[in-house]
Amino acid sequence: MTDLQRTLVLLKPDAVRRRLAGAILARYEARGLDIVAMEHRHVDGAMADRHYADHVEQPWYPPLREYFVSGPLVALVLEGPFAVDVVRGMNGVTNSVVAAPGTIRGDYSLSNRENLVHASDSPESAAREIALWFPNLG
Ligand code: FUP
Repeated sequence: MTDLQRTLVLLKPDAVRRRLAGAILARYEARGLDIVAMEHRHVDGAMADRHYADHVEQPWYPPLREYFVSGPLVALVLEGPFAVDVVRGMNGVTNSVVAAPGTIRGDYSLSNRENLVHASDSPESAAREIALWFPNLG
């Protein structure tokens, strides 16, 4: 039994557009997480639907989908102790308006949609999302 985990992180199109990808990535690295895969990628709506399979029926999904495909993003897999919860804590809560200062969303965003980052919310989600984004990762 090990507490070493992997998690799927997306630096979403607003992060790339605002040239914050490097600053955000530096935080994860400084915390002690390892980058085990990373890809710059502009995805289409079908990929958005697969990634957000749990949300496609939500009334707020169409504008989320439009934003998600609006430009390139950076997909990565981070590895470290308790990586799933550690990264969620670093990102802050979904609505950046109430995200704590010191979190990525709390420091760089004021939006409930354009909130810069995605991270898997459980080890089960991480397994699904890593297989979706990096099918060749061993
Ligand atoms: P999170 O896990 O923090 O990324 O948040 P969710 O999985 O609940 O939601 C996924 C994305 O949908 C969020 F990053 C932002 C977007 N969203 C909205 O656009 N409107 C909402 O009311 C809730 C979420």
